[in-house]
Amino acid sequence: MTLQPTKKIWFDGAFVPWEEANVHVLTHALHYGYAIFEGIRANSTPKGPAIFRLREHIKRLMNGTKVYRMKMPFTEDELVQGCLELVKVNGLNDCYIRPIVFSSYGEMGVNPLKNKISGAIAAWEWGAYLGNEGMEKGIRCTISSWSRIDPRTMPPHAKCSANYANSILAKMDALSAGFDEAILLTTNGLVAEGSGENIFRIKDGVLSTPTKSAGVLEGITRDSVIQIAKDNGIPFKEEDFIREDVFAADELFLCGTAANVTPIREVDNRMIGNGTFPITRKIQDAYMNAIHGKTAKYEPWLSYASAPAIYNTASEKV
Ligand code: PPE
Repeated sequence: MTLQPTKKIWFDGAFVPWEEANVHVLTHALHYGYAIFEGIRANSTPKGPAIFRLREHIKRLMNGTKVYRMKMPFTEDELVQGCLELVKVNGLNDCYIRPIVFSSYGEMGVNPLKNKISGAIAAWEWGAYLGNEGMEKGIRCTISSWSRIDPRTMPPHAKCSANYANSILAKMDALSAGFDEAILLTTNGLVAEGSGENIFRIKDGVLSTPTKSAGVLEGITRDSVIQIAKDNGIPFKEEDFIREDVFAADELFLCGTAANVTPIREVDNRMIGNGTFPITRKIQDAYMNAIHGKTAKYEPWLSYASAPAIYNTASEKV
């Protein structure tokens, strides 16, 4: 799906036309991957577009900048405000929002600390990440021969651009082998996650997902799914598991901001369970209702882009 330009991009605190939000080829981050980004969605609701768990996304970005000693010229509130205004300025409804902070042009060399940190937030319409058919019928995955980055190599909980070299390798190989998505194991053989999604497993009525120690990104959708499972009386535990547990699962699904909740119908040419996914479907429906403002309980997860930004400071845990 080719990127469809929208009107404006927030760039270092100002709104500039889409086509003018450019950087130099010697931008430090382009060479060394010193950038922290976020992926957020705004969704249509009966009260207008609402950004899902905005504050938590920006907090995760801020945590990442701390891990990477990034000298942030923006506050958490400025970025929250920037996202809300961006959706409004562009007149968007359902859209994907991409904040990124990165080492800009200045000096070359590995040390990024001498260069200014720039920030941008763009938004565009982005449909189902793993396809509408994938959301409906489930996708086909493969276990990647690439391991998920080890916590001793790179901090896996920081959403650093450099981490995505790992995801890119796994994704390309999965696609070229005819699959829709890759599932990565840790270097110790534990199941970690998809190239851009967390993974959940259902066995004998119990929902589980790998622990944070498996080096997964601490997904905000993951957290929302756990909350939804609890609210719907679905037994849940955080639990590490291995490759054969994937094959033996009754149901499997991936989840993330871009992917929402996408069932997995096959892994390495083995059908998962009996090919149906009733519990996944229940969670998927509840999640879609939550993000579209149809469930009063999850209202605190929504920040309305059409309201004055001052009213959107809370995106508390439900
Ligand atoms: N793991 C990885 C590696 C990951 O990139 C994501 C998000 C998740 C888990 C789920 O996190 P969360 O969105 O907070 O539930 N992946 C983003 C990037 C996708 C892209 O291709 O770009 C996303 O879904 O926005």
